[in-house]
Amino acid sequence: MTQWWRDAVVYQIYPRSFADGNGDGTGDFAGALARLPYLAELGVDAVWFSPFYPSPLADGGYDVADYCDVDPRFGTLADFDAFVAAAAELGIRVIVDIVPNHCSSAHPAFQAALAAGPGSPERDLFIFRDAPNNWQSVFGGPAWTQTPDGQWYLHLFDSSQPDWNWSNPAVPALFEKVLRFWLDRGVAGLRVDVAHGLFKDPDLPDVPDPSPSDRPSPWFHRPELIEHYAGWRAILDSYPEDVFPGRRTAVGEFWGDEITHLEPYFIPGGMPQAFNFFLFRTAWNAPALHHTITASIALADGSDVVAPWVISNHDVMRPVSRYGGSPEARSDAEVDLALGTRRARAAALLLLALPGSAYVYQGEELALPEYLDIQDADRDDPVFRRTGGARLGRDGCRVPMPWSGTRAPYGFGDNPDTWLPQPPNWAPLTVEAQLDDPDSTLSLYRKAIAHRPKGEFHWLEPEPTALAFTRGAGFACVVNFGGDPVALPDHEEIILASGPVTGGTLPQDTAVWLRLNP
Ligand code: TEU
Repeated sequence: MTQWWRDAVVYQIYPRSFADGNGDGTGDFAGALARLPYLAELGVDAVWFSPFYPSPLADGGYDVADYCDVDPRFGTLADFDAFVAAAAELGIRVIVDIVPNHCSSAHPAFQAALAAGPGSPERDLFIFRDAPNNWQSVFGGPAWTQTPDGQWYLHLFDSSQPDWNWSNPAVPALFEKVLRFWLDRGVAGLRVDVAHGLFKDPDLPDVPDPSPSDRPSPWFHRPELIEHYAGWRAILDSYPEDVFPGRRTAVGEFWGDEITHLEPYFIPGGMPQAFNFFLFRTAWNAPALHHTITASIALADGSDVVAPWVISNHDVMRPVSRYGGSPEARSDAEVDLALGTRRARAAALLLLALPGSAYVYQGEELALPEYLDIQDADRDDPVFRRTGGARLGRDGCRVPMPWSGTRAPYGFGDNPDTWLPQPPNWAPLTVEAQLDDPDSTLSLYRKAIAHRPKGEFHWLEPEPTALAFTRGAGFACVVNFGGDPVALPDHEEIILASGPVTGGTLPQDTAVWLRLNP
């Protein structure tokens, strides 16, 4: 079987917020199962579930207390299996999220480490020291917390997320079991959280600039990762490929400040996929995006590692608000929704025309904006708390999905008291409201996924304010960023347009897919 993931469209489900089947205000597998036909009609090849494991949910489930079970709030292992089986019937593969950099402080291994005391083998599964260094948490504040006996433990994220000690062989051994547990249950792949983390410089040196960044450091992008992921690849490749779901894959969440920081991962036999986050880090303008796309394609060239495109996920501001406001916007009033929606629709056609795989985050296909006006008291993200509100955090992109109806909970479930509140003005954005409207963003995504181009990528003559490229012989995508309309190349037909196109020219913030003259 082929490497199905090379050009797959993968839909990210944030389980708390996708669909609530049992009426407790939080999403679950029963809800997701009931929405499988929606995913099949959208045309996605696979779904990736953000964590659903037993967890105190101090970081939305990225604080895992048991890697091999399902939190009762989301269902049971049997519910998970039922989802995988029903998805397989529809040809949809399932990817689970593996969180290897840290666990929850509620994990039995960390509880045992606290109880066993300094110098114990239990403590050596984590990173305990008698004194902290100057490292800072990615979520703000110090990366160390003191225990009652005086020792400190390292946590690159929240204090409820102690980092594993990857130089203790018991840790890789534990995770090998976790990988096999899920692969044996028929999952097609793994999304690997903070894939550039895990190993730390054993000297834990102070650094000149401890502010959070994604550049190579004593805690990120360590050389040990290369051999480590070759080992995980071997595990993936040991599974049979001639039965569904076919070859098994993994996609690493590798953040870098520069594209070059990711180069070491693009080697033969490495982790099969490394997310490319540079598309959504790039401003909405033609030269910047031209540069990002060119550099991204070059990164993967000649390696057997691919870099899926992403414009949205559960960690970043939704595209509508980013493009219609700014990544720093702090209230909904700062966002021009019409502008943001126009651009997000154009970005969707760009995303789905680029060569390779694309990940779509739940609600992106509905053009949901970020919900910035959540009351402070309702916020849940530890980033908000740890920075004293200086960073709003990521709750605004994690609001429960609007499925139908005219007010909260918009068909999310029976319970209007959803774990995060939904905004009052989402009635026009529900699935129900968009499904039969040929001009809706949902219809745009459905048509684009059904008609994704294949073939080699080539840039067309650069226009200063537009991006234009071909895929194979007969297809072109053109996106206009500038104020002046851009002339379209000779074409037989407009396959899809993100907005109105008349008279052979493309208006600002609009994208088209063209069938070119033979
Ligand atoms: O995100 C990783 C993460 O938060 C950082 O890598 C950060 O996004 C980056 O440094 C920005 O420049 C993952 C999950 O996706 C996130 O939801 C979790 O909170 C986090 O790990 C901790 O598990």
